[in-house]
Amino acid sequence: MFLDRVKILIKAGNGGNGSLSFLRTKLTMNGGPDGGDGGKGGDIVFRASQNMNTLYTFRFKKKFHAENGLDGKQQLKTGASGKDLVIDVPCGTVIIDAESNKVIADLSEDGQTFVALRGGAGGHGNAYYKSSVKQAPAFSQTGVVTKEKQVILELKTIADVGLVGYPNVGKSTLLSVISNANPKIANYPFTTLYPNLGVVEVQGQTFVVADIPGLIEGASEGAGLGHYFLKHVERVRLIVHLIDASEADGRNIFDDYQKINLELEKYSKELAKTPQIVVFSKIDELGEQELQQKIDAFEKKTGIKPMAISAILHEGVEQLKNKILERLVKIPKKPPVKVEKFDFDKVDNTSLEIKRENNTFIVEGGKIDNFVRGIVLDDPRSFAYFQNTLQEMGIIELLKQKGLKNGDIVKIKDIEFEWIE
Ligand SMILES: Nc1nc2c(ncn2[C@@H]2O[C@H](COP(=O)(O)OP(=O)(O)OP(=O)(O)O)[C@@H](O)[C@H]2O)c(=O)[nH]1
Ligand SMILES: [Mg+2]
Repeated sequence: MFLDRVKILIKAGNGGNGSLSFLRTKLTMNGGPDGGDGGKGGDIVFRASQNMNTLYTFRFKKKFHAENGLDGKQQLKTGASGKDLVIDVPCGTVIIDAESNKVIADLSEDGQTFVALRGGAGGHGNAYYKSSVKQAPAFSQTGVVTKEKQVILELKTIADVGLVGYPNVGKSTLLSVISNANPKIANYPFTTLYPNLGVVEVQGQTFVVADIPGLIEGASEGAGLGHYFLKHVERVRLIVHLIDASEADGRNIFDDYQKINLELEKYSKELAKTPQIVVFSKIDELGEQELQQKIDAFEKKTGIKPMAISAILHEGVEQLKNKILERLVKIPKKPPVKVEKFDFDKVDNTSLEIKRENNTFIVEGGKIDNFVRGIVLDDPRSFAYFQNTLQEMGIIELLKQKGLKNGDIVKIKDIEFEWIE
């Protein structure tokens, strides 16, 4: 089964919690704070791999969570960072944010990576909060908890040349002869069920050829395997259109040629405009004279002189490779997929909003999220630190500007307290 579009869930690792600990040895009964910081969570990284050519591996596994950072420990030990999770995808995979439908990455080159989500930061241990005025901070910070996101992976085969034609005309055989690819070949239609790629070397240059499943009349309405796979040749620069010159099974060279072109056009005007090299295949099945007659007749009717090959006898194949290269150098590369520049994994640590409902003031926003992570309300020192920081951040001032007075309630995330001057 070929899979070229799949939705998956990804989540970077949470940050580890900071540790709350005090040094205690035989000699020091009440030593200083020695709680270490939590470790950072692992990132989610996508990596393009030329060893994969479908998204099949994502059929059953759809959840990808990177490792969490570990909690800090006593004796100032920082928790271990979570391991990054590297997700391999085939070259040509486009990553789309499922929420906004924006393309966030286009992984085309082998080995290319993209960090989709960053792991949560670890929380500070209580040792971090030690200062000249606060010798024994009795609180530590929790790690950042990351959110799960949905992304769509879509595979768009990247090839310079697409092999197009009716089923059984010898497309896969040709690919196996001219490239390093090893596609399945058999004497029945629809042997090829998903695109195969091969790298062709000629005159010290290389190009990539894609062999796609055979097309038939009505493919654009879903006949045969449908025109579904044409999206894999949408980005090719040159089409090699194969026609079975032996006209076996009642086929006809003119008819085949026209019908395939019509299907290309129905799929997209752009694809119909892509330059073509027309090739007669299986010429070993014909006598020399018969072949020449067919070539002449074809040229007379269409104005195109087809090339002629026998893939199994390797006849005409070198000429075809040279011709492809000669044409390719003159055709500019198609522009890559447009990747939208927007921060998919944006961490908000600046926004701040104060809402008032009668005598209750609600403080919200990324600016306070970070700092509230460490507060233990029933610990007086922790609470004092909390109030000081609110003062330092200018939040108390803002609250007062909004009318905060003695006895009012302030709500900050899960924390709720009465304001007393
Ligand atoms: N006589 C002859 N037979 C060939 C030649 N090339 C391919 N064939 C045979 O034609 C049959 C179909 O070949 P494939 O390469 O699988 O054809 P395809 O176009 O990829 O077919 P689909 O994947 O079904 O669309 C096989 O039995 C091949 O051995 C050729 O040059 N001469
Ligand atoms: Mg095939």
